Amino acid sequence: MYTASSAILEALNEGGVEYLFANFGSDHPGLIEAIAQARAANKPCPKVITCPTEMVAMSAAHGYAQATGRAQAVLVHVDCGTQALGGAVHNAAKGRVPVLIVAGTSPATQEGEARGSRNEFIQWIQDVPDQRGLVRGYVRYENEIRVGANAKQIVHRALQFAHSEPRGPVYVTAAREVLESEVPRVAINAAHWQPLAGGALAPAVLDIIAAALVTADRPLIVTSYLGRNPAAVTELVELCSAVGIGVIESVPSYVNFPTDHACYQGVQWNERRQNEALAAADIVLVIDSDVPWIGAVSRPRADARVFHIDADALKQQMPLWYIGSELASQADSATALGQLRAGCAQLTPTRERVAERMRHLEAAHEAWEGFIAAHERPVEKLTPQYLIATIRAAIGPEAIVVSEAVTNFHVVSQHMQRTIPGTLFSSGGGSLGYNGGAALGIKLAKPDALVVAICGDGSYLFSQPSAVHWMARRYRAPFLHVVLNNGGWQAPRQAVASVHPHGLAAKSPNIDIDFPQPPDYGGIAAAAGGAHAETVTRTAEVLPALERALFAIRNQRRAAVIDAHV
Ligand SMILES: Cc1ncc(C[n+]2csc(CCOP(=O)(O)OP(=O)(O)O)c2C)c(N)n1
Ligand SMILES: [Mg+2]
Repeated sequence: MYTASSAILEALNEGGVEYLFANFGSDHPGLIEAIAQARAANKPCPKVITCPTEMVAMSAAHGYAQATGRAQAVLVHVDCGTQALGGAVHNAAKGRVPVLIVAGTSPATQEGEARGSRNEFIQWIQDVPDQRGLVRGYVRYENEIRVGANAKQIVHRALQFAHSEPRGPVYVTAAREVLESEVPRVAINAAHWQPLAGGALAPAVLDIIAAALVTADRPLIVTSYLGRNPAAVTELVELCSAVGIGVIESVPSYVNFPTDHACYQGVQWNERRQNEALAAADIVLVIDSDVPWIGAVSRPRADARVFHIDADALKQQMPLWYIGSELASQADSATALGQLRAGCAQLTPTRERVAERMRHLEAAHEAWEGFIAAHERPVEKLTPQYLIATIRAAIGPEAIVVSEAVTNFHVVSQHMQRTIPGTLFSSGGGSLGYNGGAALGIKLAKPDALVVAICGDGSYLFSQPSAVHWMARRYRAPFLHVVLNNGGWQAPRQAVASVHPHGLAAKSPNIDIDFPQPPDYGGIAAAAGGAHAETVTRTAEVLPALERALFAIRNQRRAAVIDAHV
């Protein structure tokens, strides 16, 4: 029997989908049967990862795609499974991360007209007017497979959208009868369904930006997600070293530049002060950034010339967006940086000018490193800075860090000091709960890597740790989960203080954001997946706890949770 479901599986194989992160329901008998048949016949079939909750499934696919660049499939149940994907769809959309979501719909017939016709009461309840509308504002492409005959073409088209810039999630549905329908086999040449090639700078734009960079006194590049393509990082290092350009990261969701390079001028987040490098720059080139600065507190000086190169230069998902750039270009950053390097070389910046800029950058870089080191020194109370520095030393430069640290986001970015592209990820979105699923997905993508998720205590609970740690044991994907336990949600407290600094709430000890009687964070993971659990409250406890946790991961293949009271 060869059904539309068999065709969908075949298309996933052809499209390079390795994993199906699945949460099954009554809409999926066709797919479950097709998977069973593929296995029995020893045919290639994506590996199924049973996901107890959809948010974790989607976050795992998100992490997998960040680590590899490739979309995986997430299979969910009709309208309610789609809704349960929740904020993870927002995260993939905002982070421009490719994921293929497949959902069934309630059967379209009720009198046994076709195989798969309604035979359970819930199928009337789950029939909704606009299931695709649930995610329409967040996906690059959505469609219903209405007849099984072209199911493969629709899957390939969806994957092509997901992988073409600006990348993002895509959503495909099919009714149960369609998934059950027998169809003719369609031969597909996967090479004809490749993502679109990224754009390059138009010659006139290239000339203007190259000339500006070469003649500037203090040129600066601001970036947030250029490092999703490691080749772009290499290009950026070469351009900056050759011309003498500083780099700052703004709320980075990837490793964009080696933090030990002299051109690296630090990272900014929500600090409520002017960034010095930004204030000093006469040319600012923003490359792949959603929020290069927050104008109300920190911005380029008034006479600075601003240029913008981005995979999504129009910021199509953001109703309000502008940065005052005199030129904006939609281009692939690696390609554009290669063009700029060649363009700047032709303009031959004088040796003295480059040397003067490099001296300035080196001095500022050294000051930045001093600032970081000063904050890492141990004091009696356990600080997040000391904790992150100790983790950094224990895990080494190649470990892959997932950060969802919220009010300690900048602490992780600053003190992890990553130097290798692909060793730090955050979601790129704003819906908390990505951390645990993302760590799992990355561990599946890079089974030999040490994966470390660092999250707030609130974000730990958002990430559904019972599902995450059950999966970590079930699929032998152990990782280190570090909870920055600051007694609840600090972010809303900081928000209140910034808007109502003299209000009653700012002075009140109880504004309903604390977690008195906190749960046993490590105990949740231990109960769900046999994880090793540690609690640390003092500086001296950190290193021994880390060593025991890493032993559990490496030698017992158990995940480990460190509940760190910071
Ligand atoms: C899904 C979701 N719900 C609510 C919020 C709003 N929110 C932003 S930060 C935050 C608190 C996070 O707490 P925690 O992870 O402990 O970090 P902390 O603020 O304490 O650093 C909340 C509730 C959000 N961003 N996403
Ligand atoms: Mg917290």
